[in-house]
Amino acid sequence: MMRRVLERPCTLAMLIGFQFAFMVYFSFGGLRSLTFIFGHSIEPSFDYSRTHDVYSNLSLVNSMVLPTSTAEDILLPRCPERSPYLVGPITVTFSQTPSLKKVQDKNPLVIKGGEYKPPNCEARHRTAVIIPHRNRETHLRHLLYYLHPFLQRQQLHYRIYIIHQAGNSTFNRAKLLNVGVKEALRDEDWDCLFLHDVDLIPENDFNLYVCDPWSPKHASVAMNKFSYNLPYPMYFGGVSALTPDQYMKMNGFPNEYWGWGGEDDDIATRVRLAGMKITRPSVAVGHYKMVKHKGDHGNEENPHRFDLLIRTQRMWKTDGMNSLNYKLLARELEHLYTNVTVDIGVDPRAKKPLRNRGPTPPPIRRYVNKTSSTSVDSQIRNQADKLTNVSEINGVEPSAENKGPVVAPESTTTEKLSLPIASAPPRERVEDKQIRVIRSTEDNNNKAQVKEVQADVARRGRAQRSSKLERQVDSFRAKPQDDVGKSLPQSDLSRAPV
Ligand code: BGN
Repeated sequence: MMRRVLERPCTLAMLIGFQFAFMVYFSFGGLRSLTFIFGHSIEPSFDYSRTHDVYSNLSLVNSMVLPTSTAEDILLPRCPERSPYLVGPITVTFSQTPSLKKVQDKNPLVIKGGEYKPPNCEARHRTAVIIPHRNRETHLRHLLYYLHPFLQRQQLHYRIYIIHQAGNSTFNRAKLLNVGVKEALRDEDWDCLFLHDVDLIPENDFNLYVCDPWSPKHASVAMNKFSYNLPYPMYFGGVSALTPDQYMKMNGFPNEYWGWGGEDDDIATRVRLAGMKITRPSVAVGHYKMVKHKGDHGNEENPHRFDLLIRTQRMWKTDGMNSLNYKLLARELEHLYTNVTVDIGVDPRAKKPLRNRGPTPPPIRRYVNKTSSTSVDSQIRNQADKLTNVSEINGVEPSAENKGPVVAPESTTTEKLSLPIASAPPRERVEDKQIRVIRSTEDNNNKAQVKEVQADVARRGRAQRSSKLERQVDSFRAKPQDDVGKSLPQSDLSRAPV
C-alpha cells in the first residue's frame, strides 16, 4: 500500500517540491528562524541598562596568583573553554580620563610591554592587540583602562601594541596595522591579531578577543556612533581580527591609503578576493562606544579613496605586506603597552611645503596663458596638484611618475597644466567611470561577492559626490582653459571626517 503511494508521480513530485523548499529555507537562514519558531533564539540578548564595572571579578582573578617558585614548578591546567569571569555588558563612561599610573595600579598582573598571562591556568588563546596611533593620548588612556581588565577576564594571553606614526605626514591607518602585525609577530607566535581603533571601547566581554580559525572577523558591528547597527553590510572598520595566516593570505592591508576613509572597504574586498568570508559576532555582543572627538589634524578625508577602491582587485597582490617598507625608530616596553614608533614615509600625493618643492619656477607665462596673478607660485602649485587629481578623475590613470605632486619647473609641467583639460574626453561622471572599470575588470572566481562590494563602493561614492569637494572638482573641470592657474579653495581638503 505504502509502496504504491510512493510510486505515484504526484507523491514523487511532492517530495521533490518539499526537498526544494527546505533547501531554499535553509539557505536563507532557516536554522535561525527554526530556533525562533521553537522559542530558542540563537542570538544572545543582553540588558544594557544593567551594566557592570569593568574591574569586577578582577580581584578574584588576581587573588589566585601562585607564588613565583610554585608557578614555575607546576604545569598549569588549561584555562576553561569559557571563562568564569565574564559579566556581559560593561559600564563605559568618559567623564574622567584615567592616568596611566591609575591604570597600571589597577592591573598589577600586566607585565612590561603590556603583556598578560592568566596566573592560574594556561591560556587557550594568544592575542596581539594592535592599535594605530598618533596624537590621541586621551583616547589611549581610556582604551587601556577598559581593555586590560576586559582581556584579563577572558583569560587570554595577550599583549597590546601601540603603533605610533612619527612625523606630521598624513595618517595611514592600514599601513600602521601592517607594521604592527610585522612587529608583533617578531615577539611571539600570536594566534590572533586584533586590529583596533584607539577610540573604540568594547562594551560586552562576551565579545571574545579570539580569532575565528576559518574566517576574518569583524568585531565592531554595533557602535554607538551608528546607533548600534552595522552602517552598511560590507563595513569592516573599527575592530577586526585575523589569524596571521588569514592576514598573509590577503597580503595584509593596503599601504596606499593616506588619510581618512576607504581603507577598511579595501580590506573587506581583499578578504573576498583572497577567497575568504567575513564573520561577525551578533549585534547584541559586538557593542562598542566611541570616545567622542573632532576629526584629527593630519587625518583629513582621503580624496583619492574612490580611485584607489576601484583598483583593489588589481592591486591587492602587490600592495600589502609584500611591499611594506618602514623605518623602525623606537620600540619601548611601557608598563601598559609596547610602544612601536615608526617612520612610514609620506603620502606621495600630499602637497609639500613650498620650500621643499625644488627650484623656483620660471615666470608664469611659460606655463599658463592669459592669467594675471600675483601669487603665481602658489597658484601654479595648487593647480598642478589639483590637476593630478583631476586627470585621474577624468579617466587618465596616473602613472608611477605622475602620481605625486607636480614639481615645477619642467617642460612636462606645462603639459600637465594644459593638456588634460584641453584634451579631456567628454565628461563622464565619476560613478559611471567606476562602474565601467568595475565591469571591465571582473575576471575573478569571487565575481559575485566582489561585485557586491564594488557596487556598494560605487553607490556610496555617488552619495559622497554631493560633497563640496566633488562639486569644486566638477566646476573646475567645466571651466575654460583660461582659468588654469587659479587655485581652488583648499578649505574642504582639511574637512575633518565625522
Ligand atoms: C565609509 C568609509 C569608510 C568608513 C565608513 C564609516 C569610504 C569609501 C567610499 C565608498 N568609506 O563611507 O572608510 O569607515 O564610512 O565611517 O569613504
